[in-house]
Amino acid sequence: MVAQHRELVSAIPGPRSATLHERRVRAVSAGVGAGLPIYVDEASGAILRDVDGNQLIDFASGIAVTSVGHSDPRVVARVREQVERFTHTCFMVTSYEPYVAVCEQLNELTPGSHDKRSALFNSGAEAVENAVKIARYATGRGAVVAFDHAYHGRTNLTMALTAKSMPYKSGFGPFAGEIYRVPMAYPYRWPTGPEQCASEAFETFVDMVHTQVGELNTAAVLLEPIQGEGGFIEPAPGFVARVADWCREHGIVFIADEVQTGFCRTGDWFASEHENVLPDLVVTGKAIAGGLPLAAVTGRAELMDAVHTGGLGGTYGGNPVACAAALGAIETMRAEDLTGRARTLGTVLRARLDSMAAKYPVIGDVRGRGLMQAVELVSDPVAKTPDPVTTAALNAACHRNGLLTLTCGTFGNVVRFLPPLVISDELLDEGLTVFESALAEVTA
Ligand code: PLZ
Repeated sequence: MVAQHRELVSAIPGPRSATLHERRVRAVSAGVGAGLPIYVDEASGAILRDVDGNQLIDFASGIAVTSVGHSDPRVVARVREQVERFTHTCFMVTSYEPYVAVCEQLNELTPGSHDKRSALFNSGAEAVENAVKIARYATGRGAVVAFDHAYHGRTNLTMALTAKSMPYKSGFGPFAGEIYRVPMAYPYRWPTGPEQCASEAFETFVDMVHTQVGELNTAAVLLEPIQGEGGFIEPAPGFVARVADWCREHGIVFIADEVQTGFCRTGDWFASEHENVLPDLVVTGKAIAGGLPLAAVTGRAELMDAVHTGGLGGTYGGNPVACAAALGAIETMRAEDLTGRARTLGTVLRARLDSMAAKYPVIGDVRGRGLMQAVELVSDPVAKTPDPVTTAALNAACHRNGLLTLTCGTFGNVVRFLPPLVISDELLDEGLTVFESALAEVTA
């Protein structure tokens, strides 16, 4: 167990991390990035301890994965127990109970009380691909509509679905076909202002799908209910619900990519619940298994069961150790009311960010829900010119002071806050104080 406090005993990164980093550079592909080149030795709750003994407050959760905290006791106990029993059979070869139990949990927890089925995969990208396969199979149609600023993964099909070129797509084409992109209802940057955003974006969406794709050719519309990597963009209120309703009218499968938003992060089990949206398919991953690799597609039984037997699968999908971890993580989310915790702490976080925004004009927008919030930085608050330089400097200043933050955004000008949902009030407060000092430092 790592004590829940921040402590710096060397520079960040320290000498041991620097030595490991030299080894990394010689051994690991340069294509794999490193947000902060410290090397983690142990982690508990909301604190990471590196190999030099520095203890950092974690505002990243391994990109929204360790929502139940690092080394959550229920996750650890279930994993330990499962690993001693057996580690693999391949669910398509011989079955085991934890896979079924995870699917039961998913069917119960995802929005809507209709009859559902689930299938398990290894990564968010793989699950997104499978959701598209299911939608195409069930509808007999080919086209998929995705949004500006979308992020859905790095495999070939999901690169095509992801909007941003650098670093995700540049040089890696050609990409999969039959993907069509439409504008997102992005209130802060909507040309005619936030009030018009939902209705104008919806009209543009309908018009573009109608004229450029054709409703009858469209298998699915794929959307993140709060966009993640693209900049924590909360679609203008009403937009997602209208898109979902319109899909239903036209027999188009509405897929919610809840890989980043799911499992209590936004203050609901799933972000779609906020506007009572009932997706036909929900894609989950990340926080589902407290850090072990697991992802899923959950949806209407008639869609999920449409595919021929043997049409979905993979060697490792729904690995028993990952499923055991998921059952532990879900148990913790229920037992510790992590939706409630995300709401309570989200209110605290928003108040602090709003007060910083009032003081520092570099903060152009504060947005998000629960413990999925962010600030968008601009060099000119009127022109809203993205400021990726200050963003990078701010992120680096946080890191130097023992706070692990992450940036995101199509323009690289967003700092996002993704602490474990079990973070204490005190650590959240301390992390935000570190963040505000860093903000003062880089804007001085
Ligand atoms: N859908 C909404 O956020 C993963 C990507 C990090 P995988 N986001 C973090 C990076 O730079 O690779 C993500 C997501 C949404 C799908 C995915 C893909 O999930 O588990 O990374 O494949």
